[in-house]
Amino acid sequence: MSLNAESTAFRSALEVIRAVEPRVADAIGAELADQRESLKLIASENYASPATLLAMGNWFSDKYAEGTIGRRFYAGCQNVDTVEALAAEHAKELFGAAHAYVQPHSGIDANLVAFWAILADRVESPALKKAQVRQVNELTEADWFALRRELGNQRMLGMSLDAGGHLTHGFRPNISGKMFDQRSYGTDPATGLIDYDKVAEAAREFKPLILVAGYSAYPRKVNFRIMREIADSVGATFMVDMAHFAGLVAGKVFTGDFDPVPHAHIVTTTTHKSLRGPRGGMVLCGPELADQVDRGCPMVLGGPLPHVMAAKAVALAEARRPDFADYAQRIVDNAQALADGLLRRGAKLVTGGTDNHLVLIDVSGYGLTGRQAEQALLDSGIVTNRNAVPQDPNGAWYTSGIRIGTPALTTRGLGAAEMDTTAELIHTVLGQTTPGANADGTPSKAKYVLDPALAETVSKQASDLLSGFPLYPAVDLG
Ligand code: DSN
Repeated sequence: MSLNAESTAFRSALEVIRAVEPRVADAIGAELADQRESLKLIASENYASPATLLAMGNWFSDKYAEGTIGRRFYAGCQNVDTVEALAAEHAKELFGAAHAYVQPHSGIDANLVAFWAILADRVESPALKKAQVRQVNELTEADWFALRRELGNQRMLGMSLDAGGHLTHGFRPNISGKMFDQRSYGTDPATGLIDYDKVAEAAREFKPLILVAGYSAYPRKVNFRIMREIADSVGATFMVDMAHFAGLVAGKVFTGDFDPVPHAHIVTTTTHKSLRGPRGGMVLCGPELADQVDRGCPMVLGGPLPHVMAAKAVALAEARRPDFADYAQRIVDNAQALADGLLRRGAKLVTGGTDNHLVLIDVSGYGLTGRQAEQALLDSGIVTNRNAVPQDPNGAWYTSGIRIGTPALTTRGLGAAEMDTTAELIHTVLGQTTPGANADGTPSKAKYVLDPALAETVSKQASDLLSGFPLYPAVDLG
């Protein structure tokens, strides 16, 4: 029997790798087997297409390409130019953006590029102009110290981590919280929702240079039109980090006030979450910020990853196909079915539900910490991650929440009925897990008690559920 192209490609690649370091080939094969077997509910993960994965495994990896198309610091970049231009073109078309910068290696990198572009655009400083490459020799020592003082005193207002914001939106342990004089907005304690009046009040008091919207654990839509009005009212640059929901924007599930691209001055994203591309980042902006954004490498980033830009071009071309819109809608339908299934069984959800791709379970309702719940679910073949809930008494390490998301399972083809079964499995495990104790008898935030027989039964049920929805059905590693 002749093998299909995907099986031939991956089998051949593993054979070549195995001849050099068989343990790496084995680990790659084992990773596919593990992913096939587990119920992946990590809201920020997905399964990229074979074409996207294969675009990364080649000699583009060997090429240096610092700079941008037409302004490289290295010769011989003509083929990198081709894939970078294709990725940027697809991104601009897909999101309706004037400019796309596709070099960032991750979401954090994309945010750093955006921060720098905003600072360079907004900080009124003759020294800053001189500090650009061509005039750098004109900088005096006094200019230099003045510049560093000006850059160091800028303000950022972003969503707090425990309300669902991202650590790069000004969380103090992160570089963003150290670079900027920062303040956070949270959510309404009663509803768990963003209170736009409170955001406006904080903006009026704090007068940030940058207002950041976007989240990694907020299960609702954000009205970017209102956020832009708030930014404009205080003269702030409005930045949106759409890393989590870029696929929902691409698939036109989030439109109008909920599409960040027409409302923000600058938008950052990752490409591997709901967008289903390779692991990487991207920045979208208008012409005003384009020049500064394009300085991302080598200003902030190490050399671009041409093999990943090639894969971004492939994945973005896939996201422009009509079936991607159907996929994006099914992500949200599935998240709502999962939330409904959990609520019906008595789970406590932050904001009482979802209107995006993720659900945040407050596991204090089961008497557990997030850490205990995450491990008990993992023992049962269900992969999730613990996450803080608003005003979390257990902090960011142990947490009181479990974040679950549907982009990956939706890629496998699971639908509403399977989401209900998934809710049942999650509820069964959490309902049967109890907190454990330390050796000295004090309550532990990490230890837990779960009958191994129950964990095994649930693992088997999860694996049975997945057996009807094979992962990478065209890939047979033999
Ligand atoms: N680590 C990503 C997530 O899981 O949401 C965000 O950086």
